[in-house]
Amino acid sequence: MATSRSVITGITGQDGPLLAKHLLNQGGIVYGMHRRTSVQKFHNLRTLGILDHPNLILVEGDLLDLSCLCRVLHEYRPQHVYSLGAQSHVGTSFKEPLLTYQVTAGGVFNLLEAIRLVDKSIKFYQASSSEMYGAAPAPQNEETRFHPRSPYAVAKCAAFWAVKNYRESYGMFTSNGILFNHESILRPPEFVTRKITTAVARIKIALDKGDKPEKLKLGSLDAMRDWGLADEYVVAMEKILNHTEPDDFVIATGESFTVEHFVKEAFACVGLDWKEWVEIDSRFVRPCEVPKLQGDASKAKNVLGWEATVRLPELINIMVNHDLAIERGEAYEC
Ligand code: NAP
Ligand code: F7E
Repeated sequence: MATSRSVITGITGQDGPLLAKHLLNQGGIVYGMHRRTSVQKFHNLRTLGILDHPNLILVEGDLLDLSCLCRVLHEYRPQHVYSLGAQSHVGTSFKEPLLTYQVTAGGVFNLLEAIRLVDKSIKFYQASSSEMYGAAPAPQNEETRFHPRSPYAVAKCAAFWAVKNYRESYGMFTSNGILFNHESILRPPEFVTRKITTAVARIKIALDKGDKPEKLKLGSLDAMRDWGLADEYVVAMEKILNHTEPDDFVIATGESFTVEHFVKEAFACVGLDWKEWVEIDSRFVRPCEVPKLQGDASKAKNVLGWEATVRLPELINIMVNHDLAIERGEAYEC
């Protein structure tokens, strides 16, 4: 098989480095697009040990600049583009709705246009989201009607339809992966799972030292999410892009739990009672909540042969143990 050449936008995020590692392990060449101003810079690439990989080429660029996207495609001639770059925080999208829309929807139009102008044979993967389902009843699959509940979700719906529109209008190979929540040791602490596991580690180690730790402050604990391990989900992305036809796929575990359940189990991992350590803080409550996400990924299983294997207890263990190791100085946040 010829060496694959892939552009990944969002290389400084959670999924970008995991996908890059997966593609590099297969012998591919990865062009990772990043912004000069990125606050995260390359610490996730460093944590995965691929920052200095000879086949990882870091390319400066911004999704808001069509000319720059055309330049990247023209210069590097990729066969695949993975569109992972976005303003991906739902809470932030209520505070910065227009910027979220410009990047998360406009950035996808820019990428699609760049491909149409430079080389229509490039295959395109879009990071669509279960947030598009919003208030739609669970379980959700590819046939479920979207009911977005945040500016982020509205932007993701626009991008989703743009991807389908370029497929239908220009015959381009453009696919959507509709991914439900997926987490890992690379997840930034602004997202609830990592916020919880870093707090569990901080509180446990402080108590062991005889210190008096601050409590964890959270918003609503009632929402239900279908949480999987991101390391497995990037494999699905690659399968979607290498499928014979462009198509749309739900990627999920099929199980859904409340935020409260996640908190309880994470504190239980270190022998603590969550009720003593969690406070509700209205600053983290959103103007509109998505009550229950639970994906039905049977199409991905039947067509792509992809299935999630890591369930919530294992995911919580991986994240809590990593954060305990960081807190003890045995592992490092690079
Ligand atoms: P993430 O950690 O928030 O990463 C987002 C990436 O987008 C960062 O690298 C960020 O770069 C980049 N970005 C933001 N604005 C940009 C701009 N104007 N130009 C170029 N790059 C820009 O997100 P993730 O969790 O890895 O998720 C990857 C994708 O999947 C996102 O599109 C997200 O919306 C979607 N998704 C995620 C999940 C999930 O559970 N993780 C589920 C469904 C869909 P900077 O470092 O420069 O900010
Ligand atoms: O919130 C509740 C919050 O921010 C999960 C993104 O990757 O997945 C992610 O979006 C739940 C929500 O993820 C806090 O209200 C309570 O009900 O971890 P989250 P998300 O909003 O589900 C989807 C699929 C994406 O596409 C997105 O890009 O937890 N919650 N208290 C809190 N959430 C946060 N962040 N912080 C809290 O203090």
